[in-house]
Amino acid sequence: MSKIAIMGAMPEEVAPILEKLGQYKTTEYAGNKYYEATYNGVELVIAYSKIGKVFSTLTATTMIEHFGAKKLLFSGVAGAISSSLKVGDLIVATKLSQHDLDITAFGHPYGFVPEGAVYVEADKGMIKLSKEVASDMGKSVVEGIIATGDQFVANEDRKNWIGKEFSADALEMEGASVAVVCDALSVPFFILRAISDAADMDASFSFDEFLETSAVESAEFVMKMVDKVIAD
Ligand code: 3QA
Repeated sequence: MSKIAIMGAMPEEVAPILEKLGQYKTTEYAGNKYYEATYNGVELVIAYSKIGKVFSTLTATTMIEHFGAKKLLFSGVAGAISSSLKVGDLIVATKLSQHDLDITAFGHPYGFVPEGAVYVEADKGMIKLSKEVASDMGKSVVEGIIATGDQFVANEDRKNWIGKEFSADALEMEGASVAVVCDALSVPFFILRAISDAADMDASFSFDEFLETSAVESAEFVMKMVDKVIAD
């Protein structure tokens, strides 16, 4: 089994994963810390990128090109768009889009640039495995579309626009950029998020209150995913 990358954006998103591993080697590279460990006989590289599309692009690329990761799993929190998603609920991305990418002045759809695509699809094999993980854990996980942009959305109108334009169920700030990198480099990827807020006017308060607990929910699920991927 080849090397697996596990990434988050914020320290809180990877802390529960590092805790679970106990021992790891830390390497500084391009302004981030990368943690390497052997887990059930498989090499892992773990990192938080810092917030946003640019930092997450750098980290995903580094994990693949420098550390040699052959699969990538992302764990973190997200704002809910779909009203059925509540704080702590888990969402697996089927496909992802950049909601702040806009050359519509030239007649292109939102999220599109020439030679790119509005959506990048996540690995179907890992999505399938996530259903087994959910049933093993007795948890419900929904599949949905995730929209990504360099904005902490705390506005009902913006949230609803993103939901409508991209048919998105949740939003965050890193998924689509990681997806673009993995797709370009042919690395299967899996993006899981636990809801921390509803991207509305209370979002910052909800986020502060639930970041840690939702990050743990996501991390626990992702580690069970890693077990499945290794056994698969
Ligand atoms: C937000 C984090 C970023 O990595 C994206 C959380 C949860 N709710 C969201 C929302 N809009 C967009 N994204 C999200 N993550 C960082 S801002 C807070 C930083 O605090 C997902 C996400 N509504 C640092 C302390 O000052």
